[in-house]
Amino acid sequence: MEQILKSFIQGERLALSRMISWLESHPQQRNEIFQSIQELRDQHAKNSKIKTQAKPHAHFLGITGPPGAGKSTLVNALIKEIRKSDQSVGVVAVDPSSPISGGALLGDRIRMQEHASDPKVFVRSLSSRGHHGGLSTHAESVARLMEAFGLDWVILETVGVGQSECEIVSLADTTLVVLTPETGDTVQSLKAGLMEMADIFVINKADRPEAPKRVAQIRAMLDLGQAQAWTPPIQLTQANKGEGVADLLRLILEHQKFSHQAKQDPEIKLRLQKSREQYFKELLKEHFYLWLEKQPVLRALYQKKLKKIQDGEQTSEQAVQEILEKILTSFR
Ligand SMILES: Nc1nc2c(ncn2[C@@H]2O[C@H](COP(=O)(O)OP(=O)(O)OP(=O)(O)O)[C@@H](O)[C@H]2O)c(=O)[nH]1
Ligand SMILES: [Mg+2]
Repeated sequence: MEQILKSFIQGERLALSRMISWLESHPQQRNEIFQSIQELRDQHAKNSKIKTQAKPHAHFLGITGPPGAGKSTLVNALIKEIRKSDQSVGVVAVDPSSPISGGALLGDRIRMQEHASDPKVFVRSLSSRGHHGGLSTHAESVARLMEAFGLDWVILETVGVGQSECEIVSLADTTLVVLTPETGDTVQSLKAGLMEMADIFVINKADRPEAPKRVAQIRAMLDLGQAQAWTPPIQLTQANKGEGVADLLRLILEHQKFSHQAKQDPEIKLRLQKSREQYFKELLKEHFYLWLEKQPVLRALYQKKLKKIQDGEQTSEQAVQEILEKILTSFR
């Protein structure tokens, strides 16, 4: 580990990969690892004559939207745009819906393939396989590792279909909600609460004839809402051709500047507090579960209950109650 850590702060990509895999199987060592990185970096900064950045800071960009909206294609186009200024980019593509890493992730890899040989681009796909409901915490760890590694941008891509992506996206400084001109998109996204997460709306597949109609629809929806310090702009893109992507990057930078200045704004502060709260709760849930797994008695009880639930002999609610009872009796 010491050697990997050393290579990590020296910027070796292989060390970043190794650290990500390590954290995947040892989530409970997360804090220690981040602390070691920081200590080693401080030490390094002290000993070296060249001034190094004391604590790296990345732009966190969240990208979400319905399946097939063109998120990965857009990420690919954004990487290209960001690379024009020689900044480095990390991508965490998360697929919370598929328990087995499916075609979507393979698709992500293919779509971002053109950057595969670029040493300043690092793509990692995560599926929910092998995680105990801790996918979003793992995604957070990977994103933070990429930041600690010194990447200038960290992009998180996730399908907007449920609750989990809210947690993932809440890490981001700026969140893009990607929609397409197709009907159905908006209705579905409204239901998922996606619309409230947007700092910027992207209407991708602008080559489709219904694009202007969709822009008007979103604008009307925004007009209905309360006046905000930041009104989410709407950007049309054609991700597969790179069209509108330079403008989009400008909007992203504008939003980041705005949020930096607006940190004192009560509305924004409240939003930030909420997303931190959400993340804290998620972390607590996950660590509680990890703790439970390490208690032999509880672990046995859990397995017994799981079998019953699987066989339809007991409801999850009953089982949770019984496990909680068991924990509580040990405190009495
Ligand atoms: N016509 C058109 N097609 C596009 C555009 N952008 C992306 N596509 C296509 O849309 C399809 C889906 O693109 P992806 O980038 O995989 O979409 P995604 O949102 O990442 O999909 P998931 O990760 O599965 O949710 C691909 O076939 C793309 O080539 C566009 O601007 N216009
Ligand atoms: Mg994708």
